[in-house]
Amino acid sequence: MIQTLFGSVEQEPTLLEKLKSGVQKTREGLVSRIEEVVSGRKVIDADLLDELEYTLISADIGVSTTTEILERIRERVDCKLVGDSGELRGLIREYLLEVLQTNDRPLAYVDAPPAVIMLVGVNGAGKTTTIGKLAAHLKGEGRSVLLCAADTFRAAAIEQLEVWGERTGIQVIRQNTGADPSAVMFDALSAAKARQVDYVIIDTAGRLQTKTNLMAELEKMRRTASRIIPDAPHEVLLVLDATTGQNGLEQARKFTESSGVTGIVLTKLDGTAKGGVVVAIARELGLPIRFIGVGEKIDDLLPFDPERFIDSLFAQ
Ligand SMILES: Nc1nc2c(ncn2[C@@H]2O[C@H](COP(=O)(O)OP(=O)(O)O)[C@@H](O)[C@H]2O)c(=O)[nH]1
Ligand SMILES: [Mg+2]
Repeated sequence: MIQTLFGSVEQEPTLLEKLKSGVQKTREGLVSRIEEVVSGRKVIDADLLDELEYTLISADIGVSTTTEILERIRERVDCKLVGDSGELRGLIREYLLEVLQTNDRPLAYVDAPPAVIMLVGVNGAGKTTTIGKLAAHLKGEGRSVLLCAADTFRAAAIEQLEVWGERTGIQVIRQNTGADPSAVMFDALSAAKARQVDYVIIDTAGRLQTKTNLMAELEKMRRTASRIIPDAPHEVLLVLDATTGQNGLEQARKFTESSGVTGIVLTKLDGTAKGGVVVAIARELGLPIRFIGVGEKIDDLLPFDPERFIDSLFAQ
């Protein structure tokens, strides 16, 4: 049932428009720059390749991906498979899509409700906002949803989730500030199981009040979840702020090492030209991108589809 988290973008022209405007800045920072570099230069020489390398790295697609793209271009130039620089745009596009597709995979299969989705990531990444958007969407599809306020670090965090709960008409299971996150989750999962709710979405802290290590706490939460519902959490989504670009990767590695992350939500794509980081993330972490955030409003969350994403980025 979790496979139907969102419909496909193809079926909804408004989603496609949203995607296009969401990647507008990245298109300017990446694709338009590539076009500038190659335009009016027929010959592919060392200078052109250097400029291309610089452009790709500046757009945050990552050093390893950039190196591989350039190797591929050089190989094809050497074998005379590439006639002129006009073909380079297509080659880069092809390679970026390949990286995203290689790391794509279907959502977890959940045979009996509730499907448990946990969101993790540092403070300010956009976890709570993403939960609100996701919950609204699921409810709109006629699914029952329960939210769990396991970010107990600040009172404001719980209240923020409650605001989303009110806005969407979805119940939020909470305890007081400072409560044990695993205990709040225990309550939420027990309630969801008893009521046969379709989805439980768990908000978590980016930082803890106690001296307990955050990663150890998240690990404990996962163990607790699986004791109540076997296989839960079905999806652990790491929320990353796209505006931090490459700097977010190191932090992402920490989470993926200890939190059993199954997918990425990349937020704030609307505000950055560093959207190319999506490629670096997929490649370096070997994880699929599940959703992208393109604004602060309730319907500003889009399902991620490699082909649609690349199409929108390279659209003429
Ligand atoms: N522009 C933009 N802002 C976002 C997006 N997602 C979240 N935000 C904003 O980022 C800030 C932090 O979000 P929040 O959900 O509180 O992050 P959390 O600490 O991880 O729970 C808020 O002001 C959100 O409105 C997005 O996709 N685009
Ligand atoms: Mg939050």
